[in-house]
Amino acid sequence: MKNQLFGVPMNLGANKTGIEFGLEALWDNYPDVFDEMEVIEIERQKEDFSVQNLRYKNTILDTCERVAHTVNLAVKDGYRPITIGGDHSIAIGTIAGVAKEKNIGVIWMDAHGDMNTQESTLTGNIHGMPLALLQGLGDKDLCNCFYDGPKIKSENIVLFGVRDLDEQEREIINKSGVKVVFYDEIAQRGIDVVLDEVREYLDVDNLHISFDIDVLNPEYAPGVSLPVRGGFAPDDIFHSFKYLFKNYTITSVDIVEFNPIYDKNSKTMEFVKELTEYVKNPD
Ligand code: DIR
Ligand code: MN
Ligand code: MN
Ligand code: MN
Repeated sequence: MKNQLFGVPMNLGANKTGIEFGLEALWDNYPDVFDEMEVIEIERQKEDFSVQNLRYKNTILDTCERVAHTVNLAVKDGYRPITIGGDHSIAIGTIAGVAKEKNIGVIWMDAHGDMNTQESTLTGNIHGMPLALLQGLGDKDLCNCFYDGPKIKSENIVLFGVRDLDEQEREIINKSGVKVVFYDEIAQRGIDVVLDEVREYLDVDNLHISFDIDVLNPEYAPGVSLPVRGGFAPDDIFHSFKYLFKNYTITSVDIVEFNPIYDKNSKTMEFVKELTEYVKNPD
Protein backbone atom coordinates (compact mmCIF):
# COMPACT_ATOMS: atom_id res chain seq x y z
CA MET A 1 0.00 0.00 0.00
CA LYS A 2 1.16 3.54 -0.72
CA ASN A 3 1.61 5.76 2.33
CA GLN A 4 0.65 9.33 2.96
CA LEU A 5 2.25 11.15 5.88
CA PHE A 6 0.33 13.77 7.86
CA GLY A 7 1.36 15.93 10.80
CA VAL A 8 -0.92 17.55 13.34
CA PRO A 9 0.92 19.87 15.77
CA MET A 10 -1.82 19.78 18.42
CA ASN A 11 -0.98 20.22 22.09
CA LEU A 12 -4.33 21.39 23.48
CA GLY A 13 -5.62 17.89 24.24
CA ALA A 14 -2.72 17.32 26.60
CA ASN A 15 -2.65 20.94 27.78
CA LYS A 16 1.12 20.69 27.91
CA THR A 17 3.69 22.83 26.16
CA GLY A 18 6.21 21.09 23.95
CA ILE A 19 4.16 18.61 21.95
CA GLU A 20 3.52 21.28 19.30
CA PHE A 21 7.26 21.40 18.55
CA GLY A 22 7.55 17.68 17.85
CA LEU A 23 6.98 17.91 14.12
CA GLU A 24 9.45 20.72 13.62
CA ALA A 25 12.11 18.76 15.49
CA LEU A 26 11.51 15.67 13.33
CA TRP A 27 11.56 17.74 10.18
CA ASP A 28 14.78 19.53 11.04
CA ASN A 29 16.63 16.38 12.05
CA TYR A 30 15.35 13.82 9.55
CA PRO A 31 14.24 15.71 6.45
CA ASP A 32 14.49 12.60 4.28
CA VAL A 33 11.93 10.73 6.41
CA PHE A 34 9.49 13.56 7.06
CA ASP A 35 9.94 15.62 3.93
CA GLU A 36 6.65 14.90 2.22
CA MET A 37 4.62 15.25 5.43
CA GLU A 38 1.49 17.35 4.95
CA VAL A 39 0.77 19.46 8.02
CA ILE A 40 -2.77 20.09 9.16
CA GLU A 41 -2.63 23.36 11.03
CA ILE A 42 -4.43 24.22 14.25
CA GLU A 43 -6.90 27.10 13.87
CA ARG A 44 -7.81 28.45 17.27
CA GLN A 45 -11.57 28.62 17.82
CA LYS A 46 -13.44 30.60 20.40
CA GLU A 47 -13.69 28.44 23.52
CA ASP A 48 -16.46 28.41 26.07
CA PHE A 49 -14.58 27.94 29.31
CA SER A 50 -17.79 27.56 31.29
CA VAL A 51 -18.03 24.07 29.77
CA GLN A 52 -16.47 21.85 32.41
CA ASN A 53 -13.89 19.16 31.82
CA LEU A 54 -13.51 19.53 28.06
CA ARG A 55 -10.59 21.89 27.76
CA TYR A 56 -10.23 23.43 24.28
CA LYS A 57 -13.12 21.36 22.97
CA ASN A 58 -13.97 23.69 20.08
CA THR A 59 -10.46 23.90 18.66
CA ILE A 60 -9.92 20.17 19.08
CA LEU A 61 -13.21 19.41 17.35
CA ASP A 62 -12.46 21.77 14.48
CA THR A 63 -9.01 20.25 14.01
CA CYS A 64 -10.30 16.68 14.18
CA GLU A 65 -13.01 17.43 11.61
CA ARG A 66 -10.32 18.60 9.18
CA VAL A 67 -8.02 15.71 10.06
CA ALA A 68 -10.88 13.28 9.43
CA HIS A 69 -11.67 14.86 6.09
CA THR A 70 -8.05 14.76 4.92
CA VAL A 71 -7.44 11.22 6.15
CA ASN A 72 -10.71 10.10 4.57
CA LEU A 73 -9.64 11.40 1.15
CA ALA A 74 -6.31 9.60 1.50
CA VAL A 75 -8.07 6.31 2.29
CA LYS A 76 -10.45 6.77 -0.63
CA ASP A 77 -7.45 7.33 -2.90
CA GLY A 78 -5.96 4.03 -1.74
CA TYR A 79 -3.33 5.37 0.63
CA ARG A 80 -2.35 4.30 4.13
CA PRO A 81 -2.43 7.50 6.19
CA ILE A 82 0.31 7.76 8.80
CA THR A 83 -0.43 10.63 11.16
CA ILE A 84 2.20 12.08 13.47
CA GLY A 85 1.04 14.09 16.49
CA GLY A 86 0.42 16.07 18.31
CA ASP A 87 -1.36 14.73 21.30
CA HIS A 88 -3.66 11.72 21.22
CA SER A 89 -6.86 13.75 20.77
CA ILE A 90 -6.11 13.81 17.04
CA ALA A 91 -7.08 10.12 16.83
CA ILE A 92 -10.71 11.25 17.10
CA GLY A 93 -10.15 12.62 13.60
CA THR A 94 -7.87 10.00 12.07
CA ILE A 95 -10.06 7.06 13.09
CA ALA A 96 -13.28 8.81 12.02
CA GLY A 97 -11.68 9.40 8.62
CA VAL A 98 -10.77 5.75 8.16
CA ALA A 99 -13.88 4.24 9.78
CA LYS A 100 -16.18 6.02 7.34
CA GLU A 101 -14.72 3.88 4.53
CA LYS A 102 -13.65 0.68 6.22
CA ASN A 103 -14.72 -1.67 8.94
CA ILE A 104 -11.69 -1.51 11.22
CA GLY A 105 -10.41 -2.90 14.45
CA VAL A 106 -8.18 -0.69 16.57
CA ILE A 107 -5.16 -1.57 18.65
CA TRP A 108 -4.53 1.30 21.06
CA MET A 109 -0.97 1.04 22.37
CA ASP A 110 -0.72 3.31 25.39
CA ALA A 111 0.33 3.41 29.03
CA HIS A 112 -3.07 5.01 29.61
CA GLY A 113 -6.62 3.99 28.78
CA ASP A 114 -7.73 7.22 27.10
CA MET A 115 -11.27 6.21 27.99
CA ASN A 116 -12.35 9.02 30.28
CA THR A 117 -15.47 11.09 29.69
CA GLN A 118 -16.22 14.61 30.85
CA GLU A 119 -17.82 12.97 33.91
CA SER A 120 -14.92 10.75 34.89
CA THR A 121 -11.89 12.87 33.94
CA LEU A 122 -9.60 14.13 36.67
CA THR A 123 -7.76 16.51 34.35
CA GLY A 124 -10.27 17.84 31.81
CA ASN A 125 -7.74 16.97 29.11
CA ILE A 126 -9.34 15.59 25.98
CA HIS A 127 -6.34 13.41 25.10
CA GLY A 128 -7.50 11.21 28.00
CA MET A 129 -10.86 10.65 26.23
CA PRO A 130 -10.50 9.78 22.51
CA LEU A 131 -11.01 6.04 22.80
CA ALA A 132 -14.28 6.56 24.71
CA LEU A 133 -15.48 9.19 22.24
CA LEU A 134 -14.80 6.90 19.29
CA GLN A 135 -17.20 4.38 20.82
CA GLY A 136 -19.88 7.03 21.30
CA LEU A 137 -19.17 7.60 25.00
CA GLY A 138 -18.90 11.18 26.23
CA ASP A 139 -19.49 14.60 24.76
CA LYS A 140 -22.01 14.42 21.90
CA ASP A 141 -20.33 16.98 19.65
CA LEU A 142 -16.98 15.22 19.86
CA CYS A 143 -18.66 11.81 19.42
CA ASN A 144 -20.24 13.08 16.23
CA CYS A 145 -17.00 14.32 14.70
CA PHE A 146 -17.02 13.95 10.87
CA TYR A 147 -20.19 11.83 10.91
CA ASP A 148 -22.79 11.00 13.53
CA GLY A 149 -22.55 7.94 15.69
CA PRO A 150 -19.89 5.59 17.07
CA LYS A 151 -16.85 4.95 14.87
CA ILE A 152 -15.68 1.61 16.26
CA LYS A 153 -17.35 -1.30 18.00
CA SER A 154 -16.06 -1.93 21.50
CA GLU A 155 -15.47 -5.61 20.70
CA ASN A 156 -13.07 -4.56 17.93
CA ILE A 157 -10.77 -2.64 20.25
CA VAL A 158 -7.72 -3.82 22.17
CA LEU A 159 -5.89 -1.60 24.65
CA PHE A 160 -2.28 -2.77 24.72
CA GLY A 161 0.48 -2.10 27.24
CA VAL A 162 -1.64 -0.24 29.78
CA ARG A 163 -0.18 0.58 33.19
CA ASP A 164 -2.08 3.62 34.43
CA LEU A 165 -5.87 3.88 34.58
CA ASP A 166 -7.94 6.37 36.54
CA GLU A 167 -10.38 4.75 38.96
CA GLN A 168 -13.59 5.74 37.21
CA GLU A 169 -12.01 5.23 33.82
CA ARG A 170 -11.44 1.61 34.81
CA GLU A 171 -15.19 1.21 35.37
CA ILE A 172 -16.00 2.72 31.97
CA ILE A 173 -13.54 0.31 30.34
CA ASN A 174 -14.95 -2.72 32.17
CA LYS A 175 -18.49 -1.81 31.23
CA SER A 176 -17.61 -1.22 27.57
CA GLY A 177 -16.12 -4.65 27.06
CA VAL A 178 -12.95 -3.34 25.43
CA LYS A 179 -10.17 -5.89 25.83
CA VAL A 180 -7.35 -4.59 28.01
CA VAL A 181 -3.92 -6.15 27.91
CA PHE A 182 -1.91 -4.72 30.79
CA TYR A 183 1.82 -4.30 30.42
CA ASP A 184 2.43 -6.51 33.47
CA GLU A 185 0.65 -9.39 31.83
CA ILE A 186 2.76 -9.02 28.69
CA ALA A 187 5.94 -8.92 30.77
CA GLN A 188 4.89 -12.04 32.69
CA ARG A 189 3.52 -14.20 29.91
CA GLY A 190 5.72 -13.08 27.04
CA ILE A 191 4.85 -10.87 24.12
CA ASP A 192 4.43 -13.67 21.55
CA VAL A 193 1.80 -15.51 23.57
CA VAL A 194 -0.11 -12.30 24.11
CA LEU A 195 0.10 -11.19 20.47
CA ASP A 196 -1.30 -14.56 19.37
CA GLU A 197 -4.20 -14.05 21.77
CA VAL A 198 -4.84 -10.60 20.36
CA ARG A 199 -4.88 -12.13 16.88
CA GLU A 200 -7.44 -14.71 18.01
CA TYR A 201 -9.54 -12.08 19.69
CA LEU A 202 -9.52 -9.29 17.11
CA ASP A 203 -11.47 -10.89 14.33
CA VAL A 204 -11.08 -8.21 11.67
CA ASP A 205 -9.17 -7.88 8.42
CA ASN A 206 -8.45 -4.18 8.67
CA LEU A 207 -6.58 -2.75 11.62
CA HIS A 208 -5.72 0.79 12.69
CA ILE A 209 -2.74 1.16 15.04
CA SER A 210 -2.98 4.12 17.40
CA PHE A 211 0.44 4.38 19.01
CA ASP A 212 1.05 6.59 22.05
CA ILE A 213 4.81 6.85 22.61
CA ASP A 214 4.31 6.74 26.39
CA VAL A 215 3.61 3.00 26.05
CA LEU A 216 7.42 2.69 25.95
CA ASN A 217 9.43 2.62 29.13
CA PRO A 218 10.44 6.25 29.76
CA GLU A 219 14.02 5.01 30.03
CA TYR A 220 13.93 4.58 26.25
CA ALA A 221 11.45 7.34 25.43
CA PRO A 222 11.51 10.12 28.01
CA GLY A 223 10.17 12.67 25.52
CA VAL A 224 6.51 12.40 26.49
CA SER A 225 4.22 14.56 28.61
CA LEU A 226 3.09 11.98 31.13
CA PRO A 227 5.69 9.24 31.64
CA VAL A 228 4.60 6.09 33.49
CA ARG A 229 7.10 3.67 35.09
CA GLY A 230 7.74 0.39 33.33
CA GLY A 231 6.73 -0.38 29.78
CA PHE A 232 8.19 -1.64 26.53
CA ALA A 233 11.66 -1.47 25.05
CA PRO A 234 11.86 -0.32 21.42
CA ASP A 235 12.53 -3.91 20.24
CA ASP A 236 9.19 -5.06 21.70
CA ILE A 237 7.43 -2.38 19.69
CA PHE A 238 9.12 -3.24 16.39
CA HIS A 239 8.39 -6.90 17.07
CA SER A 240 4.71 -6.11 17.70
CA PHE A 241 4.42 -3.92 14.62
CA LYS A 242 5.96 -6.67 12.46
CA TYR A 243 3.48 -9.15 13.86
CA LEU A 244 0.53 -6.85 13.23
CA PHE A 245 1.64 -6.00 9.69
CA LYS A 246 2.01 -9.72 8.98
CA ASN A 247 -1.39 -10.69 10.37
CA TYR A 248 -3.63 -7.78 9.39
CA THR A 249 -4.11 -5.24 6.67
CA ILE A 250 -2.87 -2.12 8.43
CA THR A 251 -5.10 0.62 7.06
CA SER A 252 -3.66 3.51 9.03
CA VAL A 253 -1.34 4.45 11.88
CA ASP A 254 -1.10 7.26 14.44
CA ILE A 255 2.16 8.05 16.25
CA VAL A 256 1.42 10.57 18.96
CA GLU A 257 2.52 12.40 22.11
CA PHE A 258 6.17 13.05 21.24
CA ASN A 259 7.26 15.98 23.43
CA PRO A 260 10.80 17.11 22.51
CA ILE A 261 11.06 19.33 25.61
CA TYR A 262 11.40 16.26 27.84
CA ASP A 263 13.56 14.22 25.49
CA LYS A 264 17.07 13.15 26.51
CA ASN A 265 19.88 12.76 23.97
CA SER A 266 17.24 12.65 21.22
CA LYS A 267 16.34 9.08 22.24
CA THR A 268 12.62 9.55 21.75
CA MET A 269 13.01 11.51 18.53
CA GLU A 270 15.24 8.77 17.12
CA PHE A 271 12.66 6.15 18.04
CA VAL A 272 9.85 8.10 16.38
CA LYS A 273 11.97 8.38 13.25
CA GLU A 274 12.69 4.65 13.21
CA LEU A 275 9.10 3.66 13.82
CA THR A 276 7.91 6.00 11.06
CA GLU A 277 10.48 4.51 8.70
CA TYR A 278 9.28 1.04 9.55
CA VAL A 279 5.64 1.90 8.95
CA LYS A 280 6.51 3.57 5.64
CA ASN A 281 8.36 0.50 4.52
CA PRO A 282 7.28 -2.60 6.44
CA ASP A 283 8.97 -5.84 5.40
C1 DIR B 1 -5.08 10.86 32.26
C2 DIR B 1 -3.82 10.92 31.42
N1 DIR B 1 -5.64 9.53 32.31
C3 DIR B 1 -6.11 11.85 31.75
N2 DIR B 1 -3.97 10.41 30.13
C4 DIR B 1 -3.00 10.40 29.19
O1 DIR B 1 -5.77 13.03 31.62
O2 DIR B 1 -7.26 11.47 31.52
N3 DIR B 1 -3.12 9.73 28.10
N4 DIR B 1 -1.88 11.07 29.34
O3 DIR B 1 -2.22 9.53 27.13
MN1 MN C 1 -2.87 8.22 24.63
MN1 MN D 1 -0.67 7.83 27.11
MN1 MN E 1 -3.49 10.63 25.89
